[in-house]
Amino acid sequence: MNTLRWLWLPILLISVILIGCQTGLDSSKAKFYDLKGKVVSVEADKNTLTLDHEDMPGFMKAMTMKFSVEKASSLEGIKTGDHVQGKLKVTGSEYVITDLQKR
Ligand SMILES: [Cu+2]
Repeated sequence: MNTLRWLWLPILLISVILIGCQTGLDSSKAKFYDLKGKVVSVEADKNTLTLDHEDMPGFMKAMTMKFSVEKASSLEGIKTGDHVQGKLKVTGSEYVITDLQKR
């Protein structure tokens, strides 16, 4: 029965490692990048828009891709062909535009 007691050690260690990894990713720490691009399409019903965006140094090369916006209201008045800028908030593997404006 003594072996049962020793089973707790690896279980405890694994738990500590798992918790450590999660803290390492720290999803509460968001990074912000300047975003500039041209609107390819707006999907207001899904709170997304597709942008042909410029280089974001240290994060992403220029490309065409879909983005979510944090506030649905920021899509008001934005249409295909507009040049826009904003902040891209990156949290872990998720990103969302927090501040979108025409320029
Ligand atoms: Cu991209």
